[in-house]
Amino acid sequence: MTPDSPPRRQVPFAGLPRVDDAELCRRAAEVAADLRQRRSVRHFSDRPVPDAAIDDCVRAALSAPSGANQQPWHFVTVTDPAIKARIRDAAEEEERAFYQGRAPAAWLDALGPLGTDEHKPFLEDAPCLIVIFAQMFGEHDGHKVKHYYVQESVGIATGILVTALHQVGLASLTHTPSPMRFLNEILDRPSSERPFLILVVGHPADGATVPDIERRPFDSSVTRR
Ligand code: IYR
Repeated sequence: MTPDSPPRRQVPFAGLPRVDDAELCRRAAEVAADLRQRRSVRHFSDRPVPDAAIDDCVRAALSAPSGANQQPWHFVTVTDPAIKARIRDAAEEEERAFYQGRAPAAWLDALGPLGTDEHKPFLEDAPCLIVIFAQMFGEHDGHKVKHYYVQESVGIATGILVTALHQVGLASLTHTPSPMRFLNEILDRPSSERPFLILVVGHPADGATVPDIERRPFDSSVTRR
């Protein structure tokens, strides 16, 4: 069977100027050092963040590669205090159920070092929540079409967003209350979209702390063959 859509025409790729090896290694070391400073922050100041900066970081995320270039995502940026309060209420209700019984003991054990609990003040304190939805299906010429590699695609876009936010000087927290279906209702998104995660974004509060944890040694995460 032949596909319905022919290949797109090819255009010259000019997005990556040539860099010599010394400069490439210098940049790689700089990127690694910078990104190793990134931490998940749970204490946010109420200092607002310009909408334009959030939009540009999301714009960066929208450049992510995706299965068949289907771009199976939708990002909702929330700054309205009333909506943040509704999200916090709904998330804390799910989290109470999680911490008070739904979570298996082994999961609570794994979370012990992070010191997390059912209280999620950051959902209101932080100036911005970016709620990311995965579109399991899309529409093409009025027909429902299946999306491929949705989790991978949305995961990559989210990673680019986390990186972009860090690079511009903003802290973030990936937050996944479970289940998260309440987000469809609060944010008026169709049921064909699955909430993927909430990215809490802003400036760290004065005196913000993070757990004293380590990253695995390079050699335990990486093999060269
Ligand atoms: N959703 C809960 C539990 C939680 C789960 C994992 I995996 C974490 O890395 C952190 C928390 C919460 O947000 O508290």
